[in-house]
Amino acid sequence: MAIIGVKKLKTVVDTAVAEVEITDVHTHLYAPCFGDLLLWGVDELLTYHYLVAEVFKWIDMPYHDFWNMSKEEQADLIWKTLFLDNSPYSEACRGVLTVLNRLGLNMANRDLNACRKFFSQKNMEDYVDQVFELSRVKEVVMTNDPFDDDERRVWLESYKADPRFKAALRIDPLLNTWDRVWMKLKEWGYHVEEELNPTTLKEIRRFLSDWANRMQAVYMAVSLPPTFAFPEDSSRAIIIEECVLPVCRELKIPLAMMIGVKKLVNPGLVLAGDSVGKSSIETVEYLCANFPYNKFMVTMLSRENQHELCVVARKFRNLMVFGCWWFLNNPSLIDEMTRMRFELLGVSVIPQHSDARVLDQLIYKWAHSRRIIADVLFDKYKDLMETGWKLEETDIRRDVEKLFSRNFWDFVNKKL
Ligand code: HDL
Ligand code: ZN
Repeated sequence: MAIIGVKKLKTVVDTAVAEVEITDVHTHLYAPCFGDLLLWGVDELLTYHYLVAEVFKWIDMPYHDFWNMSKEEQADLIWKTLFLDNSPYSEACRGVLTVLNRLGLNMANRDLNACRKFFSQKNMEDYVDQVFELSRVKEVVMTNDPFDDDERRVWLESYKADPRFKAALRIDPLLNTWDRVWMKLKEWGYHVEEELNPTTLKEIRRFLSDWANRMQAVYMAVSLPPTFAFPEDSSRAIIIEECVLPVCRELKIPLAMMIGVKKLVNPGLVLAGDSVGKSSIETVEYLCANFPYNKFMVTMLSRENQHELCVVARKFRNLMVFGCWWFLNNPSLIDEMTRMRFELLGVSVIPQHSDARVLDQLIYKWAHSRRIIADVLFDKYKDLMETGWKLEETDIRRDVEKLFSRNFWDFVNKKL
């Protein structure tokens, strides 16, 4: 292939990023066999917890009155408040409109019921195909929680693999509320006590292996508070060291740590009630340094942690930085973080994940992020060309394939 001239650079970069098939390394989506656990359609889009937080900036009704409304009534209220009474330029509002626009719906008349009619004619399986097609996502990684009764039942009774939906074993209850969940493990046939004695630790390892194997989990994941510390005299630290890390090593899968969430600072908002706090980068350093045969995928929720996370990632080959998580998944912060990461880590990063909770969100979360990441890449390649470096299209397509898919799979399969 020919050397690219600077005039053609933008087209080559934009095309490569537009065409790359994405591995979305963290979502809350479910394969079709999970039925109603997979959320989709305009009322689910409008009642996404990001928009619940935003609508309560304007309404004074008691929280429980909102939660007692039907999904459609909640969506009507959100549509009126955030889209009709105010311009919907927040990222979560704009996202809904990007989805509807890409589906070919004309929103000039702002008619929500016309939207509902469009979705009422869809069936879930065909719509899953259409959304993957439109978003050019190849595969997503789910968030799979064996402590969720509805989900566990599907795994045990009716699971049907779909290659587009990979599994991740999510272990927040085990690590963050051991005192409340150890009885469940006992109920499920694991010989555990609340006291973390050798038998209990061995049985927790068996539980983790059983579920990671049942799910064919590509990684284990946990979200952690800003106060997360390791080492620490806590059940969380003991279970991480004695159970999670050994099983991850045995299965050769990463542990994904999502650090910095302050749960339920406003419980009335339920899922929308979580906040953010700056976390300790020393904890990440300690784990990477002291467990060199474990692989850690890390994303941090606080903007203030981003630079130090990039520096630590430069020090440890068993650390992969991923995504612009949650409150960071906004154009201005995606741009800032992606520039920082490309300048400090080059191609060795997973720049984004969608965190989609509603299937249709794949369309907007990736359309918005592709645009921003392509613009940053263009700037970096242009700077590169100014040094006299010659670029071919194959170089750019190789880098883009790594950023949006290969880096993840190479890290999952990496032998330490
Ligand atoms: O813990 C997580 O995986 C977070 O992503 C939460 O699910 C959060 O509610 C969320 O959806 N963020 O985008
Ligand atoms: Zn998530």
